[in-house]
Amino acid sequence: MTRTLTFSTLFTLGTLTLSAQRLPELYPQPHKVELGKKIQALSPSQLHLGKVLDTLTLPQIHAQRELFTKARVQLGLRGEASLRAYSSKVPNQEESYYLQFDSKKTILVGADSIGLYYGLQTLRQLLSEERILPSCTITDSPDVALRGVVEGFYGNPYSHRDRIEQFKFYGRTKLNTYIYGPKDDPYHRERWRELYPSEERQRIGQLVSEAHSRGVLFVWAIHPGLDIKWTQADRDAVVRKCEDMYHLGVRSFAVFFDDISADDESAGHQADLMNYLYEHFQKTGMQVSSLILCPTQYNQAWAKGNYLDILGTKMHPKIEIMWTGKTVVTMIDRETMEYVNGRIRRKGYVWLNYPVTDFAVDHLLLGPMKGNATDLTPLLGGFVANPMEYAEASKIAIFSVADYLWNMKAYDADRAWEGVTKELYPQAVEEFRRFAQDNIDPGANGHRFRLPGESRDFVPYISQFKEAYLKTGSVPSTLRLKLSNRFALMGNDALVVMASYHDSPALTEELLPWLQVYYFMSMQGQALLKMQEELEQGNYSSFMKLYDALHEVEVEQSAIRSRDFKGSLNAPYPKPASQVVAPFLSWLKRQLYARYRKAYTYQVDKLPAPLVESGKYYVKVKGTYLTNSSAGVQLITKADTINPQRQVWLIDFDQETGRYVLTNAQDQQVLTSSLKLTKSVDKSRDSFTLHRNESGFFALQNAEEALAYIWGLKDGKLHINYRKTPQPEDYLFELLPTE
Ligand code: 14T
Repeated sequence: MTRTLTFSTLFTLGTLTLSAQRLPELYPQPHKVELGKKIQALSPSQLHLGKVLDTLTLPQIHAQRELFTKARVQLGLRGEASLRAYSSKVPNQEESYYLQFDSKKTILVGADSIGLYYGLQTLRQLLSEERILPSCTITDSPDVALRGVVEGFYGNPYSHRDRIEQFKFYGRTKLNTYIYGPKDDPYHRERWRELYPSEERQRIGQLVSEAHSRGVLFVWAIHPGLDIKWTQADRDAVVRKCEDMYHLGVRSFAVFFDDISADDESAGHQADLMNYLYEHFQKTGMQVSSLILCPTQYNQAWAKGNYLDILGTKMHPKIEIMWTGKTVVTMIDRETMEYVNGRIRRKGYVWLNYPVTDFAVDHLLLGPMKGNATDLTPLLGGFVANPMEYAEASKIAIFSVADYLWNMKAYDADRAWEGVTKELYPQAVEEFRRFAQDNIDPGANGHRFRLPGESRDFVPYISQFKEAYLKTGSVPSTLRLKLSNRFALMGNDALVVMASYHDSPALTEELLPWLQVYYFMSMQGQALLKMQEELEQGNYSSFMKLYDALHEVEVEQSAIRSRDFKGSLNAPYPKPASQVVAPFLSWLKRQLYARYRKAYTYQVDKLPAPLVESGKYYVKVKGTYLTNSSAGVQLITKADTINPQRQVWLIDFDQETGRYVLTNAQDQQVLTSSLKLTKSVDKSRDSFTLHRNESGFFALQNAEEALAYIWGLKDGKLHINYRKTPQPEDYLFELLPTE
């Protein structure tokens, strides 16, 4: 008895000491943390200060002297007389700080006012919960000098409120740069010569001071590339616009020349304009702190001729040059930075196209940010991320970028993701995390930018289910139940996140269409698994009843839209969980419907049928035959009487992909997405989606994994139309059974 007691007492003391010696997770991760021996419970004045620090702006620091004194915090800038003893402890670098946290007295010294502000952000995290903390000293400084966000996407620009919330968030996460360049602000791009109307001017002025009050440099960008002439008049127009912004407090400018065409000659013109601006600011005594160019050849895949070298040699070395890496949408590696730095003769300023989704507006990118090299510090002039048009949802990635840029070597993508998800939905952490795990990958897109690892905890259930089903035609009920429970949890998660609206109202509103679709997918999953069970047991009428219910869910789901933008390439139908879960649902539907069709006739016409029965067909386009000829696959006017098989195609519905495979009867080769023939078939590419119109004509669409474009006709030849939904004129194909 006595023994046990002693043991458990020791045990308790042991854990107490252990937990007391831990600090809360700090974001971004500080460079150097040393734990002291003393432990302390936070005092009420310390906790109160923690709350105040949550909303503090730079100019307010001074006014809070009293609160600091009460919480026994002495703070100031390096060099101040009373803090001289600590001066040497502050790293000799801009925005650094030294924090010595102790119950008796806390010292905070900033290398400059931003460093001090950042030290307060760290202190805020120490004081954020009622707990016992060890004394500690933190010595900290950023890895990358310019860190932040470029609002540089196509689509709905951020609202005024979004932007103000963003600046608060940047201050908290130690990001110091915001570049204003929304493609669809007319005064940024299309009507760049015109000055902002007075209301807009006022709003921008307000944004500038909000940003600056959080230590965030507001950079205003102009995009004159669509129609600029290299004349004095247009140079003056750029200057006039910048000066107008200068009067609103803007002290930093960028000029974007992306998404236009440019050759070596344009490089000279662009460099001239930039130098002209640079010199103008100097001559007129404007206090401009930085000038940035986004070049036309902004990524390695597009680098041609001497364009980048011309910028490198001609443009004033203080002017920054932006760079998206190896391609337009990609994570950044060391090689591409070494490449560009050599050519532009300065350190490239990264424009990271993540988590932007203007090329995949039906997706949200809520996963951990992985894939950027962690040895880039010496190679970077600056680094900004281009977010989604969903400002709040982008915070997951932005928080991660902030952590990464502050301390690259220590960056841990999962740690950052855990930190920010907890902050966004403190009342529904696990529910939100599971939802976010199902929204990682942008799906098939023109940039071929894919992110693996979605729906990690669905994967084992789904693969076991498929394996059992394909092998034996049936599924053990325990396995079915596990998967069904997982789908039920998914629906619950959607509801709990919706109900946690008050944790993050603006975010919940952004997510709502995705949460709704997510909920319906959960219903579909559960219904389909039940249908599979009924079918296995031969209960065809219960199967059909469930099918009716499922169909109602499908109809409701298909009515859900997310934010739209005129002229957007993609339709705004939210597609959560598109990497693993959605394909599984479609797969299971095809399997079940095909099996039902084989075995039963009861109400069978309700089930969606394949558009084309598998069989042999002539494929005709405006009277010509699709032919496997010696010159490749062609449209030929005449029927081939010598080798008729060359015009015969076996059209087969593929259960796995839900698309059609076209095999030529002459040589058994399969038609590819570039309308060539192949022997080594990969159905994820070499298969087509068919669409049928009311007159029975078909449109032909490439597979999802390739660029899912529609085939059209130009000068009597088949060619790719760069669209993903067929227009009336795309219904060109007739499929005529050969017998
Ligand atoms: F300036 C650049 F660094 C840049 O990335 N420009 C645009 C950017 O505004 C957009 O948000 C981003 C992602 O879509 O990509 C660039 O825009 C493109 C790039 C393309 F390759 C638009 C169409 C493209 F085909």
